Amino acid sequence: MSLYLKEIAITNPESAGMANTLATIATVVLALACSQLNAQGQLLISGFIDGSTALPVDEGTNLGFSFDQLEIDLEKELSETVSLRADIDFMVDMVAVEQAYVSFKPIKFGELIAPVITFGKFNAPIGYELLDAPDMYQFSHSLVFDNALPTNLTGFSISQDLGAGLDLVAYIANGWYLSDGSDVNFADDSLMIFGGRLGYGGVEGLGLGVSAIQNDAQDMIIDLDGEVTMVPNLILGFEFNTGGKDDTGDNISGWLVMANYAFPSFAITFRQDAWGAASSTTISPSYGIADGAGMLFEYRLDSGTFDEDGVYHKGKNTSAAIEFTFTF
Ligand SMILES: [Ca+2]
Ligand SMILES: [Ca+2]
Repeated sequence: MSLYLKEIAITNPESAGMANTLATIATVVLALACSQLNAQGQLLISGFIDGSTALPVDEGTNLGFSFDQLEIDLEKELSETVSLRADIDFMVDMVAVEQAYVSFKPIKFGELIAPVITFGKFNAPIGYELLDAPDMYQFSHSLVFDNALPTNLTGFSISQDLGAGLDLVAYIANGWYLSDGSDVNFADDSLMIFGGRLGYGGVEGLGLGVSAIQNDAQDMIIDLDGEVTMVPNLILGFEFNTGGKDDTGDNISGWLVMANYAFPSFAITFRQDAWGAASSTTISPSYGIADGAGMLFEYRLDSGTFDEDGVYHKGKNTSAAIEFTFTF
């Protein structure tokens, strides 16, 4: 709990006042919540272990074994309206708080469904792909996920079921974090961001979402995501993202399409994606070893890359990996 409070406090001077206010509120809320931790409800523990082997398919890659992550997720309902969740990531040389938040679900008033208010650090509600290995169809993330999307946000969010298959989540947060823990160079000296996602699930087998994030420098990223599951055993996914900037300040867009087909004893996933001039093609067969245990193989061809400064570099490279994931 204390780790994400520290992160909120470390921010730029312009948003320091807001951050301190948020941290103070969080301290009070969490102190109240944690004081009852053993008094009500049940503490639920779940998580996963994820390890992989890199295969030497390219001149630049070697055979290598890797323990990628042990994640422990803690959940507790303190009352009918207050719940806590924390996702703790244990890696070889570091421990990170992926999520730590408290949610408030106001009591219903007749037919009125009140919004859910969340405060803390939480997975960003944007895009098609999810962060953790058990929620992925491949070993690697797409270029859109790695380059264009926040992974986690620290701030407030409010979510509301609008009826007719529509749901809305809106948030204010102080910057964002990539999956490697670094923050995004979204706009110079401007870390406070606003965003939201309008989702639609009113037709069986179809899910759509449109997301936007804007900061006070008036940069806006728009992201469309969708999934079609109308054909038995076939999952189709897509995403389009625009509004990012390259190293020269020009607009940069990205997209992905993905298909996963489940055969009786295994599944196979194909993904094609692009971010500006860079692209990747991924083929990934997977196999369920047992309930909660799976292995997959991934072969990936990348064409072009963007470095940390947003500079494009030509060149192709291939990679391959075998991954084992166990959930509990
Ligand atoms: Ca997680
Ligand atoms: Ca994680």
